Amino acid sequence: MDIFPALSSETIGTIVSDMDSRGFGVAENCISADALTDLRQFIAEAVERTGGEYIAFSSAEVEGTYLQELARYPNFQSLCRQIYSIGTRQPAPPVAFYNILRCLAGRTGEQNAYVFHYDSYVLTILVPILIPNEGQPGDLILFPNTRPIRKTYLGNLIDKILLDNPVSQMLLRKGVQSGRIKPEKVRMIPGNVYFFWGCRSIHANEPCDPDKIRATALFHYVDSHAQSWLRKTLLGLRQRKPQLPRPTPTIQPA
Ligand SMILES: O=C(O)CCC(=O)C(=O)O
Ligand SMILES: [Fe+2]
Repeated sequence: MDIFPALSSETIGTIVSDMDSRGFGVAENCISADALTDLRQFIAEAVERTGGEYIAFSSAEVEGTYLQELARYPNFQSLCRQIYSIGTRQPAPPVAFYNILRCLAGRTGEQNAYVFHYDSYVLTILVPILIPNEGQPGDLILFPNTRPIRKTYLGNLIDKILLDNPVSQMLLRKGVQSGRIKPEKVRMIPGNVYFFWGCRSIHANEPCDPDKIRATALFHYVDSHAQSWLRKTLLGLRQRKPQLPRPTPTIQPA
């Protein structure tokens, strides 16, 4: 049995044009509820172990689950590669996803909301696993395609400094909360898969109620500055400094 369908080129074309125009594209009803059952159980147990608080898992930690199967599944890989090559007009490199499974719950879940950022990967694929159907669902919010793919890591770094500081973060959060700034809001439905240009679009998620769990799996594809000597040097310097324990897992390395 297919764990992910092969989509027609017409559907794939629509996904890409929606990503370019309204900021995100959707592959509808691609994942059966049965496929998500074990993963939901895994998440519920993990959140229980944290006492009802935020937890995130990397690719290595979701081995043996549906997410690992999906990441390796030819129909899914081929879809991501086609979206990348149609959207960027570049050949799609072999798939090596940077995966993360984020489980928002409790007060620490709220701290992981409204963290506005660009991904360092070109294509972001979001698979909703658990979305609360009462209270706040924790919508994905995005400002579509606010910048081009930066050619240099330095260009990316300047954007990052402008965005990743308390003043910009506060202005965006207050603007969105008051309704003065209107981002695209994506009310996600499990079973669907959502696509957007993560390295081009400022995005974040809204909070969900602290007594609920909102879980999303992210597949990041094509690191736009993997070869940058500047980034390698900066990461090298960062790793040499003594690291403080981080209070909450961050979204992803810049
Ligand atoms: O969980 C979400 O809705 C978005 C998370 C995200 O943007 C990321 O992990 O890079
Ligand atoms: Fe992101």
